Amino acid sequence: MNRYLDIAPEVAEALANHKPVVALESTIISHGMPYPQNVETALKVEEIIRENGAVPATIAIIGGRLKAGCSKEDIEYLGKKGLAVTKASRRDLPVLLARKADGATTVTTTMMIAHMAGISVFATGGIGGVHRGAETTMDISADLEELGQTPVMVVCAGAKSILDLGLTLEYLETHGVPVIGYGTESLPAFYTRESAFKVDYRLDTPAEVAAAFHAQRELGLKGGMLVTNPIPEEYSMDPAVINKAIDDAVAEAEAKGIHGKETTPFLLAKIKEITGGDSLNSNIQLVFNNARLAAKTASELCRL
Ligand code: PSU
Ligand code: MN
Repeated sequence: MNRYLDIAPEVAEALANHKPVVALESTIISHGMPYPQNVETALKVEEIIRENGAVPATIAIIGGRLKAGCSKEDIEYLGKKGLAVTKASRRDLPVLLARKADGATTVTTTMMIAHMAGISVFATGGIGGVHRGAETTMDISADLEELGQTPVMVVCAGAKSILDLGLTLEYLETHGVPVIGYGTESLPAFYTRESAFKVDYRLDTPAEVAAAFHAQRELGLKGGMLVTNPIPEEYSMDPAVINKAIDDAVAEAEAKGIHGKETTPFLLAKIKEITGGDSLNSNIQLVFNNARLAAKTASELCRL
């Protein structure tokens, strides 16, 4: 057992008994939403996972410990501390652990810690990807590398068009990551159900998704799987409104010279500012929707 890892007793018990577990990330708590909506949402997501038959494991780094399963108090702490918690990607782990510091886990580090704990399904909102203009900035999220090497299924609502969706798909193809559309052939773009791009395969039930992931694991393929689940129709946003907000946010980031790990949080905050509460509510609802699918898929996976 990894000496930096703490698996919550309920999570350890479920894993030992082959019961379904769903991992959740914590950057979405500390950096993705304002307090107190972040804490309310994180707790509600855990409740939804339970209602759908699985055990939630919110993942974070607290006091230099890798937590696979956070308590209510941990979630409250991360949500209140907000941006003061380091956004932790793969390269941040060594120093954060040595310093016994806190870290909000991105998709990358949540996949890593989930895998260390033996959890294979993870639900979130959106993933990082190849940024627009990456031909010159080389800004490509470590999330894509992780999907290429860590065998965890990531259930998300696609990727926001702050990214170059076409290049993101190319990158995933190169790294052998299957991109699944849940009930759709079009790659969902987070706030909207469709984009101009196609997923690799459309699968229509949690059992079908679980069967594909099971085959991938049985083959011993090292990477993950990306399951893209469109935002429910009633919460999807007007593409013209959201795309204008995204274009404006990208232009402002460029003008201000925002770069590195600040880029994604800056763009997300800007979009929220421009679109007001609408985008926050959509964001919350799509995470709930992904939590339901992840819990059902994790349950099917346990039957295989
Ligand atoms: N995209 C979103 N919402 C998010 C993130 C990305 O729509 O909350 C967060 C996730 O934690 C993701 C991280 O793993 O940002 C990617 O950051 P970067 O682009 O710096 O790799
Ligand atoms: Mn980046």
